[in-house]
Amino acid sequence: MNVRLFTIPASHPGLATELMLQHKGIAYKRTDLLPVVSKGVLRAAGFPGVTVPALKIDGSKVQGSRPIARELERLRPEPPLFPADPQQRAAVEEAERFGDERLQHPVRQILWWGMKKDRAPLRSYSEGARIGLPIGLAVKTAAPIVALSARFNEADDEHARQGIAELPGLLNRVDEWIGAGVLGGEQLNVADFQIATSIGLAMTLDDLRPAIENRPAGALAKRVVPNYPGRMPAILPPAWLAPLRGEPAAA
Ligand SMILES: N[C@@H](CCC(=O)N[C@@H](CS)C(=O)NCC(=O)O)C(=O)O
Repeated sequence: MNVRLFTIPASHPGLATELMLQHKGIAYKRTDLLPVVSKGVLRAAGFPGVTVPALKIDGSKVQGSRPIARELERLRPEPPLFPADPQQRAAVEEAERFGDERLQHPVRQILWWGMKKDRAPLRSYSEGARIGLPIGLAVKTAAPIVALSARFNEADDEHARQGIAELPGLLNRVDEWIGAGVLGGEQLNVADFQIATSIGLAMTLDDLRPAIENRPAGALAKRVVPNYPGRMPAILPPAWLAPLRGEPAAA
């Protein structure tokens, strides 16, 4: 099998896809792309959409962490990503969809909000990536990329605050799934990879980590993705973090 993964350094669905490939024991090559630039590269490579993860497998193209998971399962059923029991599978797919549609984006918006304030942490998020130019240079010249990424992802004050306010409820949901055995079982499943990577990325922010690391969701992320690249020192306005302390969001 000839497999190439197109991703962006520290992309959480990109990392989820890498973990799925590794779970299946499928060898792959990785192309690391700069955000924004990635859109043109993906189009030039013949993908219909403009987001990572995108995968070329023996010439065919699959894009999006959920379609990719299904294609990997089809191509190499063992070890499985999805439970065989239909009821368990439905529960895992519900958690997976939540990870993709509800959890990924607020984490992405909070991170880009932080990058807008301080680009220096970008270097740590690019650790181990090969983006075709020295990381130091990429970081120095990243202002337009950060500004555009923040704009594309609506990483403005309103959405960052809203994302933080939503986080406790999202984490509760993850903890419940762990308690019910849908996530965090002996054998990791597709939803573990989908969700733990978003939690892992959230934990790279010093502002968010204390509210996550000591709960089941944090333990799952540490198990699934113990060395998530990147670290963002505290940067969010303390008043915005009130919901993480169990206090009402400040007006
Ligand atoms: N929900 C999609 C997420 C795709 C997505 O938004 N990926 C981001 C990276 S995490 C992206 O490609 N952004 C384009 C950019 O930053 O230019 C999936 O799981 O595949």
